[in-house]
Amino acid sequence: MTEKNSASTFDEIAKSISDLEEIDKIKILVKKAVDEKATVAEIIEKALKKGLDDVGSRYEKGEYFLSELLYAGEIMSNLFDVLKPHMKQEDLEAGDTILLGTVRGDLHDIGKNIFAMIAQFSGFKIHDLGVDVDPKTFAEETEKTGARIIGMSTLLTSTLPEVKTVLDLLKEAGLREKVKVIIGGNAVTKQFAEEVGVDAAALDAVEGIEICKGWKMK
Ligand code: B1M
Repeated sequence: MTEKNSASTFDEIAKSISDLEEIDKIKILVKKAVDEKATVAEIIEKALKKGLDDVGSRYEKGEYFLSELLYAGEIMSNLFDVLKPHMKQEDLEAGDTILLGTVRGDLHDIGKNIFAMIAQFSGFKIHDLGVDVDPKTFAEETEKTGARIIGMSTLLTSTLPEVKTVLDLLKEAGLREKVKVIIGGNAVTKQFAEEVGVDAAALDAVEGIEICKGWKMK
């Protein structure tokens, strides 16, 4: 299959997500993209994320409501089940542990779960704290698990300050120098990352994993 075919399948998937079509129909399109030899990362970035961004824009315009956002979340978890078996496990020895969570006040977990899925397939161990994570939990679990990388996801601009709270608690506990901190999610910018003092910000999951791989600490 040609690149052109994949590109049009990506557009079809994005449109069907944006239009909130039936999950079974979208699954068939995703399987088609897999058959066209698109990688899981390409399908996520060029089709799924594009469709969800559209859902977000339609929500902003008042065309969609909360129930539609919820349905978009349901579509995504179904599509992960289709994609997981097609992820290529990298032949790596067990890597560092990444302590991962969505910050306090934020319930979005689709991007976090994509990051976790790709990280696991890249040889990292993931300790997932879930969503709406209390800042104290990040610090406590860092000590308990010995994680060398902390990953925070934040999609709401209102929850961005939670990143600083976590950093402050890590400093108080004497842990900040022992870990690398990476953030990602719709609300995150490289500028914010620099200002708040994390080690890195990733604009997509693949970039995030590449950054973590560069930190592989023995
Ligand atoms: Co909400 N929501 N939502 N939502 N939602 C957004 C984020 C929004 C941008 C929509 C919009 O208005 N355009 C807007 C935020 C505006 C803002 O703050 N600037 C918004 C809002 C307002 C809200 C509510 C407040 C709505 C309400 O209640 N009135 C509410 C908040 C609830 C809360 O969290 N307290 C709310 C609720 C929800 C649902 C729960 C219904 C649902 C989430 C379901 C779920 O996650 N299980 C939902 C959804 C689906 C969305 C949109 C449509 C899609 C989010 C998504 O999953 N994107 C979203 C619009 C948008 O994002 N354009 C929107 C796809 C995902 C793959 O992208 O998470 O960015 P993302 O992850 C990417 C990268 O950012 C990166 O990798 C991923 C893949 O490349 N990445 C990392 C993410 N985390 C990373 C961590 C890393 C590295 C990379 O290292 C650790």
